[in-house]
Amino acid sequence: MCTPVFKRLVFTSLLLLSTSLWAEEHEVLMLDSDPAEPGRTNVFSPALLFIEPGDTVTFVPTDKGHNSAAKRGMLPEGVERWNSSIDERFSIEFTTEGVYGYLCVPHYELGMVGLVIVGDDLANLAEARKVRHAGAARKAFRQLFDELDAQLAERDGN
Ligand SMILES: [Cu+2]
Repeated sequence: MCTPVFKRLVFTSLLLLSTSLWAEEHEVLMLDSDPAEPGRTNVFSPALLFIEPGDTVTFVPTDKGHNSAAKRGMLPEGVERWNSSIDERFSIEFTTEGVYGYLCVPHYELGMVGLVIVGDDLANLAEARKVRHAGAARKAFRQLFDELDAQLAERDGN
């Protein structure tokens, strides 16, 4: 009864099942002010997020007037940009490993930006880091890359 085709079917369904069981869902809140640092306004929380390929991230419009849009030049090769509507609860599945930079369109120049780090292959890290930014986004991305460097160093050190 265990024909090769049957075996393959069983294997494929187990594979699909395990993928959906292992894939995690994450939330990034879009906020008027940072709960950890109340003086900081217009933030994604967490602004630096580490996930695995196949995981889903939902951008939650906790406060009004924000959106999530991928930043040109800050995506792995071949990945399409996203641009959600203002106040939209927006989910996106990340299947390609790499560094993803994004921003809130109304508050980009005020520094409302974020990074999603997918998996371990960060081949586009150097390129993403080179992208130029306007206003407070420059400092905000620099801080996120510094934090990323620190986390990666810690990961490599252990
Ligand atoms: Cu915003």
